[in-house]
Amino acid sequence: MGCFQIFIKNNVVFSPTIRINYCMPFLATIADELQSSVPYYICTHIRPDGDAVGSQIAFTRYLNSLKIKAFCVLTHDVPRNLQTLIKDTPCIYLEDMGEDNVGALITLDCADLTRLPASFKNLTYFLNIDHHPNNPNFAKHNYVQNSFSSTCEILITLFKEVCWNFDLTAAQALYAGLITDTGNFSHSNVSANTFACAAHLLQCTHLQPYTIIQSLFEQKTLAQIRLLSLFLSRIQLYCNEQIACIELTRDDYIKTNTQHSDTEGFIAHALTIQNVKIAAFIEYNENFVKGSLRSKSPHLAVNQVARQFGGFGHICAAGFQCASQTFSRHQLIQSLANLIEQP
Ligand SMILES: [Mn+2]
Repeated sequence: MGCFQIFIKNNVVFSPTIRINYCMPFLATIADELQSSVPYYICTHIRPDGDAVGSQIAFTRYLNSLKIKAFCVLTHDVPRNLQTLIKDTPCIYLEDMGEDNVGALITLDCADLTRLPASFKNLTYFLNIDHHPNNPNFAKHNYVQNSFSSTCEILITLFKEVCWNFDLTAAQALYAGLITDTGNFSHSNVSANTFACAAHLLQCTHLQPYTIIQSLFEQKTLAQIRLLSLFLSRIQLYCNEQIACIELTRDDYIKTNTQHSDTEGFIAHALTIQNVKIAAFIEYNENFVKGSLRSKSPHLAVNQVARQFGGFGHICAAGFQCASQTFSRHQLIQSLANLIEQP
């Protein structure tokens, strides 16, 4: 596979078709510091999604291919459909990690340290690769570019620069990250580079995109479909039918024998309603409230509203978690309405 690179000085330029890396490929700059004597633990954010797990798998395999010992650090809440991507990738469960034997830490797709599991929040990180806006570059080496649709898109771009020959498992994981963070290439974060990255995966391996779609999106349980039906029945419209709001309680999950991770992708249904510009999905737990916010347009920055409730996220996809006493649905709808009514 050919590889196109230009080496000049300083930083990175991103064009719709070609990303020119002046200086040295980023992964080449960190390669000198990788040590074969220490294990590298590849972490991601809590409640991991396709981009999180996909990038963990690919990067672990990349390091392994360099003869560097590396493990994906998993939590027990990795959704069932994403677990199928792992295959023979070396993994370790958070609970099985010794406190004193930490090794070197890498985070992928993690907006900041607060998004890591509790025992990882106060540690130092060797590398941080992410596409969230406002990532504070908390590691020794940071590659944070919010022009990319996904961390997997960043990784594919970086792997291209160093001509890494990834295998089918890595390609499938990376493809899963691309399609989950872009809503199957339908969100406003999709660029020419996103498609170029997808094409690269197909050119380099025998990846069959339909098999990833099937294993990610066509594995629902009947209980999940019942939960979806409940979710759809709860849609309420506000602000001249421009805001869709859905509320589920812990009882709803108990009644349908489901859990939070079973709602993955539900909120997208609310955005398909004519005239709806923003969707808010609120889940009430015993002591806290979780919110997911989505907007149809990059002009409606729902991460601003998420921040008011202690959350974070992308312009069109953000979330928050706050104590039940501090949450006001009225205030949330009002803040979202203000976004729409802004000149
Ligand atoms: Mn992501």
